[in-house]
Amino acid sequence: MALERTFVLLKPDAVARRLAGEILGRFEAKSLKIVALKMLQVTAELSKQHYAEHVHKGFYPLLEEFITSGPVVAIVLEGPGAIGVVRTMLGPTNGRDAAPGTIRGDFGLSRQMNLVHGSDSPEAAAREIPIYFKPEELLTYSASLDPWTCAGDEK
Ligand code: 3AN
Repeated sequence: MALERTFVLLKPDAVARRLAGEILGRFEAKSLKIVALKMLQVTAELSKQHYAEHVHKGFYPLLEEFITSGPVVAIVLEGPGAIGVVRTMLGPTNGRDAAPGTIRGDFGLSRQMNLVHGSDSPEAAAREIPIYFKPEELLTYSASLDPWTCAGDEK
């Protein structure tokens, strides 16, 4: 399993509901490594970049209104198979369909206010990370717990 980097966005509902630490803690407990993190306010322009595939859809205006409605936390996580691992931890888009144990399943009932965005493919991660972070904001470091993440032949 290749070492991957994935883009995660704690949306305005996660920050407003004081769930940012709880959600970030789940990713850390999973052994994913934080390589970039910042709090920001998404602008209309940034929203259109992030949601380029949805911009022309009927629901886009409400999506932009929501994502620009309050501060968010942008994160890059690294780990073996990180992209799929994060998507599995999030659960399906709509919190009502998400199983208990997933983040959306445990904390939400909404499709729009679904707390967290996670890249859905390597291509999406490669497109989304530079929208939010400059290359120098991605930190490469080794941590003393790294050898306990998984065996060498699993990376
Ligand atoms: P995910 O949040 O699981 O990555 P996406 O990227 O398909 O899901 O959708 C991003 C956001 O767009 C959703 N959280 C939701 O707010 C909105 N959205 C997606 N599909 C629909 C839809 N059919 N009707 C209304 N809003 C939608």
